[in-house]
Amino acid sequence: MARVFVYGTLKKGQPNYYRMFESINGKAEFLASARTTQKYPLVIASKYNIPFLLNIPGQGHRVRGEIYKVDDKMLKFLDDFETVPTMYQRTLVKLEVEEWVGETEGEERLKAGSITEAFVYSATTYKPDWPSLPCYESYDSFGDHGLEYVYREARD
Ligand code: PCA
Repeated sequence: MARVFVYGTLKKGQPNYYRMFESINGKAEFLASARTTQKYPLVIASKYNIPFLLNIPGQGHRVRGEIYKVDDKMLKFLDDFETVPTMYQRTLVKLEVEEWVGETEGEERLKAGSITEAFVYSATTYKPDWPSLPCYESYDSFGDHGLEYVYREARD
């Protein structure tokens, strides 16, 4: 089991959320919403409008997302899906827990306000202009920016 912090298309209501709940990919369970303890740029880049967290601490916003508990199969699926290590790298990030799920007990329990760690997918490399793109606190594919995510299956 591992914990993954998702901030982009894997969040609830976003285009790739369903992939975490296709049982063929493994198991995922929502633990809490959270935000990074440090600021990072979260940008929407490339012609497919893909969200990327850039590993430049101190710049941008404290990014909001969701922590999931995933099994090894799902972790492997997500690594493949995010094309680790080509497009994204999977590293640990420090998080402040915002809300937690009441049913979760014992060690799993994440209290609001507590600091925890989880894996995050951040850009492995990025173009020189990406750090100066608009950055977001909370990603929404369908937001005012008009940069709707292009599904992998629809790319040319
Ligand atoms: N999927 C991962 C990284 C960016 C993306 O769209 C996520 O939601 O955290």
